[in-house]
Amino acid sequence: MISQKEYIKRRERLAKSLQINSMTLLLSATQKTRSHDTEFPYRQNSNFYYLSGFKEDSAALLIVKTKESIKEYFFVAKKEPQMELWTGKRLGVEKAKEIFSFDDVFEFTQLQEKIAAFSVGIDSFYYDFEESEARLTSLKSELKSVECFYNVASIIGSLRLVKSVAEINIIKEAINITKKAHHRAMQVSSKLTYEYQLQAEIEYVFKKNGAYSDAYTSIVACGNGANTLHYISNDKALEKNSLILIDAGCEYNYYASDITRTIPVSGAFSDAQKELYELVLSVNKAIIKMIRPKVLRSKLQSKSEELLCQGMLELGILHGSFQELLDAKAHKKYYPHGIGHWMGLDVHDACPYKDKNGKEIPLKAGMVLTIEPGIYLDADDKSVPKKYRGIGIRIEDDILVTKEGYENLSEQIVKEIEDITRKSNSNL
Ligand SMILES: [Mn+2]
Repeated sequence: MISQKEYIKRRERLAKSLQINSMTLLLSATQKTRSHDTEFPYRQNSNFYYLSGFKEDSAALLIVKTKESIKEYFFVAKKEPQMELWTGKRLGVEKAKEIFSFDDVFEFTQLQEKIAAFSVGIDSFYYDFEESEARLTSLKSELKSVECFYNVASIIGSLRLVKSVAEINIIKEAINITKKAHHRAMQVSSKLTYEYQLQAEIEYVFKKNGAYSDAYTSIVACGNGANTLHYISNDKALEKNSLILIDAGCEYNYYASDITRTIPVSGAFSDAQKELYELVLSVNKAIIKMIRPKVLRSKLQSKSEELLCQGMLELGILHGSFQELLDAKAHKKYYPHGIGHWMGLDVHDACPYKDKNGKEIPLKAGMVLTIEPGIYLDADDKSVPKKYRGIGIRIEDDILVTKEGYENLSEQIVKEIEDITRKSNSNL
């Protein structure tokens, strides 16, 4: 649980970096149409949620900063019994006033007139370009005095980079549910026929344990399907002697988890599968060990490339001199993606990787990032030894940077070959 105090603190930190005589507008996410008159389940905009904790649509946060004061105004949907009959109860203005500590709360329909009223003397306007661009057009006539428009998303992104204790605890809960899902997948894979059945087992565990949703569309890719990085069709048969790459994580109380495990359908690895798996696992572990404050992510990237290039050379996947292969980035053909990304309210957390001056932001205690090395060898790639063709492997963990170094938040999700085999042979 994130306390009201913490939300207040977040808004204070945001307000500090805003200019004098500025107005900042954050809007709730809109309902997204799935098809015709059906909608996707509603999910609040992450930046809006980060600052308010409010889950309803048709809401706005307006911060007016002058030399004398910082005022926070909140806008929520009106309580309308006829609408609430269909779409559920609304908090309403009066209750919002009680619960939150905003300077004032208004109905969402009053947003335009309030912006006009508060805009006297305002010359800077901040808003979330991605979420609010379309709706801003209708407000521009109220903002005639404004000279500068800024994207507030990048400022909020910097605030979101370092997680609080409360946030870390929620992420831990998300990973704990995801752990149960991956372990179940290991236990049932040999008994199932199709990838989507395994996906169903995983997402059953998410929902059963109170996870609102998956944090991203689950990837359940058997055999050569794993060589398509964003394989989400999940509609192929599970082939007895293949590996399955499972990249799946739940979202719990708005926070993501992001875990990949690669397991044999049958529970037993072949020799060739073992050789590749051990390489990726050794890189996963070596890079995680490097994590501590002040380390650069780009250093983790280059080290993972070095280790995978060396390993692929030793396994006969690459040929030539190590240094020449590394310089030519020959390994990129089989390891084309990044070593990891920030994780939090979004699975690829919308936080900056570089500071205002374009300098890379080093790791700091409280940051959460994924480490996910992989190797992808296409079935049709004749330059790869035959025994390795059609194998794709990724092993991904979620890591918290601590003062002393790191904490692997997904340590409990098994990844050693013996442990996966043991899990596969254990009963549900
Ligand atoms: Mn990831």
